[in-house]
Amino acid sequence: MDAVTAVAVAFWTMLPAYVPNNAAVLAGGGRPIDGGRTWRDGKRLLGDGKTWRGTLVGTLAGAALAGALNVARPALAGATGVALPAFPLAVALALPFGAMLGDILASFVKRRSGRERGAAFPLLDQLDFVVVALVLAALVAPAWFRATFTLPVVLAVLVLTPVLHVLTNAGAYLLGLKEEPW
Ligand code: CTP
Ligand code: MG
Ligand code: K
Repeated sequence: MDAVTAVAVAFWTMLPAYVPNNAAVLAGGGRPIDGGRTWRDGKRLLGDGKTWRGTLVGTLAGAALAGALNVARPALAGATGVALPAFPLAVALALPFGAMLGDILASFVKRRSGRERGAAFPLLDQLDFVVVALVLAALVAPAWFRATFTLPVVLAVLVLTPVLHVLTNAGAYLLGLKEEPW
């Protein structure tokens, strides 16, 4: 597989994991998941940046996108000649939910390391959601995972994701949608 194909497959396959965090930024608000509770260090468990509404809307947005990609796939694969994978239902849910879960776990780590809500944590911010999305997808659909995530595609995901994350967050910040540019 050449590099361009690997990047195209990586982008396509990870789209249902990329969209949830951005949807959560738009939909977030309301009751925080931790209900305001603190950990034994006296700091918030997760903080006000992780809400039920953001998590639910983010997960549903990613799952809906996976469904839309399934519909668009035959035409797109035919036109480009790239073997784009379809998303089985379990994967269509695991990728966005895993992305939200990764982001939530990262907030737990950030609070334990003394970082306030919104503080940057380079590399954790850019890769948390992708790692947990991939792990969940591998758990719910091992055969699909092995067929889709060949080594070139995994490498493309690891290079492409931080670049896209930095660009989309900077864009959301410039549009006034996000408090910080990361
Ligand atoms: N958001 C949400 N629920 C989530 C994830 C995000 O409601 N599960 C919303 C919140 O409004 C959040 C915004 O999206 O403030 C930006 O997300 P993110 O940068 O992940 O959160 P931070 O506010 O930076 O908080 P943290 O430091 O805990 O990452
Ligand atoms: Mg943030
Ligand atoms: K985050």
